[in-house]
Amino acid sequence: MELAGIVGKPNVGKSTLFAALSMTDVEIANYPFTTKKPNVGITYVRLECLCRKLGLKDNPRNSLCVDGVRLVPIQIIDCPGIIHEAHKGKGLGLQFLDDIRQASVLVVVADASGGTLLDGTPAEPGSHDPVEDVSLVLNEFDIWLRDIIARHWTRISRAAEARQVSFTAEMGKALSGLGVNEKNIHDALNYLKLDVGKPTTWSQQDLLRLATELRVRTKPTVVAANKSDVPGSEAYVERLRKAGFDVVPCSAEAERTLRLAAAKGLVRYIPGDPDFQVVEGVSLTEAQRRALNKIREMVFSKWGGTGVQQVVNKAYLEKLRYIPVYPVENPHSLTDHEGNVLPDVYLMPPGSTPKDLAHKIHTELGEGYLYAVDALTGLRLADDSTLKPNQVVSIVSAKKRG
Ligand SMILES: Nc1nc2c(ncn2[C@@H]2O[C@H](COP(=O)(O)OP(=O)(O)OP(=O)(O)O)[C@@H](O)[C@H]2O)c(=O)[nH]1
Ligand SMILES: [Mg+2]
Repeated sequence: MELAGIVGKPNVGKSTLFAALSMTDVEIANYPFTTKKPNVGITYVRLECLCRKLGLKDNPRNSLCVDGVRLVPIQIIDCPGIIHEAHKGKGLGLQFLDDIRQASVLVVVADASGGTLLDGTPAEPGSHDPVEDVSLVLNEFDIWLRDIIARHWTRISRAAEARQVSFTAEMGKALSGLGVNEKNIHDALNYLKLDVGKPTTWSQQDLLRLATELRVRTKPTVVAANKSDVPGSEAYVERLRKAGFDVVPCSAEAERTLRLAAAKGLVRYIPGDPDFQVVEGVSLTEAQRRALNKIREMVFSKWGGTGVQQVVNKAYLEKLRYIPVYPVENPHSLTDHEGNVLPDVYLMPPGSTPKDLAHKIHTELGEGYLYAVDALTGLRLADDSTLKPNQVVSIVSAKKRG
């Protein structure tokens, strides 16, 4: 399953964001290093479901459909906080990053209220510029990655110079567990103009630049500008944007409150909605009413929503540019073999072909791939055609699924 890694300096609300996204209980507190070990959970990418557009009642299997909103599961991991020199073992170090090696995106959480100092100590809002924190966290990540590269580099560069192996191919193999491939390495080295014929001459600084380029190519990053419910956060959101980051202002706390209220049947709210309504007939306590009013005033009126779902959607649909496609077995009824209508949605990387989809669904389906049909037009798809957003695809294979 797709994985997003949640990272950031201590005390910025990573675990609150994780808890809101996954609807699980984890430790949250106003001091640094509350989280000691990564938390693993599931959340969803929000899509407008095709069922509405086609006027069908669907039977989702690998995803959920709530009032025409299709929710496609992804995995998230909430990491302990990262401070300056974490790569030297400061704070809780960086070893936990091993758990997000396979992440396809990074969510860097920042405190947009400016209410946490560099080391995570709580302070008055407006005390600290979060731009610095995001750069620090990414730099620590890059050093962690450089150290992994460096471990392989000695052996591979010697062998490459002795013309026994290709540097990019061998390094691609060594880093495949990080989601880095040979092409990524080739592109990064080209961009950096590093002499691939003489890798033993590269400096530690060159390796760090290589690590940064590989991170940029393989771990696109969204900055979750959290605590944006706090007055004054607009200025820091703007500063984060000006620094060149892809920023989503959010309030993890507001989202968590709303999701819990929705689960209790107090409000109508689907994550990512631009508004919420109190369910008619329910009686709220005074404290609940005040909390909801505050969320409306400080979050929805100001930002048009909590921003939490937008963090995930931006990561998968804008940064990774994944394309939702609906595979079906029967192109006429748009069902699987059990008659479930539009049962599955897959998020495919841009440029994916029908055969890539077949492989993603099941190895055997991919191996026996014969051809595919666009179920809505009835037209056969060329083998090299690229999948389109919301395409309903029926795959014909010599081998049956499962
Ligand atoms: N105002 C406001 N406070 C928040 C928000 N999200 C989290 N907080 C508060 O920020 C503090 C830290 O929250 P955590 O979720 O524990 O932060 P963390 O980044 O996981 O912290 P570590 O695990 O220690 O690195 C807590 O007091 C939260 O209640 C938010 O959206 N708005
Ligand atoms: Mg935490």
